[in-house]
Amino acid sequence: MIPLILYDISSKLEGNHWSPNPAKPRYVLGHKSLPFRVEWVEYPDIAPKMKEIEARQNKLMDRDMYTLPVLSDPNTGALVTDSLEIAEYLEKTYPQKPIFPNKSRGLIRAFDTAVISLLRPGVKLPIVRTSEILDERSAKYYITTREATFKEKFTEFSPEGPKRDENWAILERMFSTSQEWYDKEVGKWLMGDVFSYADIIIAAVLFWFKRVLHDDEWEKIASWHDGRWAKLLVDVEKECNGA
Ligand SMILES: N[C@@H](CCC(=O)N[C@@H](CS)C(=O)NCC(=O)O)C(=O)O
Repeated sequence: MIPLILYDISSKLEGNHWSPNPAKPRYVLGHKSLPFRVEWVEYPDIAPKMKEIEARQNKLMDRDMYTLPVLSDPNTGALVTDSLEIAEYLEKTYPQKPIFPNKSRGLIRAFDTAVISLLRPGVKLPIVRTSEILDERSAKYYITTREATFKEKFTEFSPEGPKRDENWAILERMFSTSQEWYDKEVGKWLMGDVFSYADIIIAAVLFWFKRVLHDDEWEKIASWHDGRWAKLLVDVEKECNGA
């Protein structure tokens, strides 16, 4: 089998990976034991590179734009944009070790939307921290585009004080809600004993936080709810063969 190619966003971090949406297909590939290699792209190069390989654009906040992850599968000729589309493509093409068990594709799509809407109001501190781990050219692009998206100066995103405190409160609420969902079944996964893409969605957020937040900030999240989030990330990474 020819290794698949996953397009991911580069950083200055050791090991490079940091971005939550590309982390999702990486986990799926690992879970299904599919061979793959990563093609690293800097932020300002995403659009030209994706145009060059003829990837399709994505819809982001009602705007057509080139986004990562994109997956190229030389075994079938498929070129897929969007983490959830990639997950569905991989499930259909490589059905071993399912990630949408019990016909859960629709429900997990709804879960993805629910997680994004809980997370979106709390992303400003993680965004500030992300700008610190990108190379200079990517950081400049990232800051300018995020200021335009949120219509706010970057220095106002999460200054220490009430705004930062409110950001933490939003994140804690998101994980409290997730805890209620997880506690409905016995077992370490959202579906009890059955691992699914829903766990990958939560793990990808945790992965982003762990990689970009300062140590004391990640420790704070890791300590919430008796350390269950740090443990969930470890469990998912194990289930995905360390991908
Ligand atoms: N719904 C998409 C969202 C992907 C997305 O937002 N990607 C961001 C990075 S995490 C991106 O590529 N942004 C391009 C840009 O800001 O120019 C997915 O799940 O793949």
